[in-house]
Amino acid sequence: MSAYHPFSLEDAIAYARSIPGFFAADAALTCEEIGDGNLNLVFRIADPKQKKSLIIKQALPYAKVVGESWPLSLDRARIEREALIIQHQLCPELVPAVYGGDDELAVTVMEDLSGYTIMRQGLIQGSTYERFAEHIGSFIATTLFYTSDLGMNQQEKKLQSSRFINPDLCKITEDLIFEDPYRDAENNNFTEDIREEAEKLWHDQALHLEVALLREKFLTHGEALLHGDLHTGSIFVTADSTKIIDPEFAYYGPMGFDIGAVIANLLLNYAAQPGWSSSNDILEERQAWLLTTIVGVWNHFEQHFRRLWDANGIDMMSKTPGYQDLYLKKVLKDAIGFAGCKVIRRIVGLSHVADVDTIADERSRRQAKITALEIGKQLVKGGRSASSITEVIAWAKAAAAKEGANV
Ligand code: SR1
Ligand code: MG
Repeated sequence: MSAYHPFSLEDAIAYARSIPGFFAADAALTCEEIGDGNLNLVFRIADPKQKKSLIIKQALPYAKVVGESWPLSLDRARIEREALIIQHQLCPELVPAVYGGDDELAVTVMEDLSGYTIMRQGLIQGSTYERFAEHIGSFIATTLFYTSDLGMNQQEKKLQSSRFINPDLCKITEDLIFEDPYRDAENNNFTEDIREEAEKLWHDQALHLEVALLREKFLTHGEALLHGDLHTGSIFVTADSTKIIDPEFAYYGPMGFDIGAVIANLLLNYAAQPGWSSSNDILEERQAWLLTTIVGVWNHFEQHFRRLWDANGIDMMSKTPGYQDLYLKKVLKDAIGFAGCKVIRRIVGLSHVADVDTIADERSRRQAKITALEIGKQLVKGGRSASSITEVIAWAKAAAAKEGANV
């Protein structure tokens, strides 16, 4: 019989005590369940006297956000732990350390990031993070390069990709991002005040064609080990440090998907800012920072990726003049298209973002949704012909100006 059972607070404490060398045997430990995500239990166990703490994350056998009617494989806990270990090895400053774990219990024990803020909350409160673009660009470039055929032994990569077959979590993405928003799906979730806009998505054949092409890439292009769910709720920040968590959607997929996720979440916050900013000056300042950061994310990624390629590329044919430029152009187009899909799903699909949904004023909330949809559609439709990240900035500004004028 399987040892699996969802942990109580006492179970979490007992498990924490079994981690060698962390807590003293006689430590008086406290425990709280702090999980606010869609899928898992998260416990913080602390020894207040010694000021030591750790996190235990446990997968539930179903999607918490929906309930037991949506079963999910517990193997995602192993996948998350193995992805975290690889990402920590590649980017020790940017990923929490893993202290232990158990496949059968579906638990991972890791470094506690108390003192950090969830980036989504920070952005909603109007904070800016000057080193974020550099950090996330370096994380994405390093983790993607060194898990791809460009930067790792190509036979080992094939074996490694077999450890990241993640059908249940990929299916969530395939459905919630690449299908449901484009039909009258049971899981869709949108307010009546945007029904007309949501229904337009169901009938826009030009949009469907681009989404079908992006969906095909997600289904078939095993370029690198992705984080797979790199939204601002998976990123912890301080003024000068960034930590990336939660890679349970990790699998071998197209590189642009991770970059697109970061861009999408910055754009969602951009679209929401009229609902959060208390004056025009503040609005302009915050939106300018968000757009500059989007450009910075791409530029840091690109520069870092090119440096790694030139210095540590293992594939002789990849040194062919012109190939690197074409490769990065493809990644940029993919990133823009995926970003668009990710914006759209957060407005009409199952799982939303607080940036938009918690805006107090109803009119501003609606405006944020319409702006986001406008940006999302433009990115999806324009991604394939885009040649620079600055096109994204122009589209975002145009969508914001259009909706601003309509208010
Ligand atoms: C049913 S899970 C909904 C969403 O939560 C996760 O964070 C992923 O973004 C997923 O699509
Ligand atoms: Mg998550």
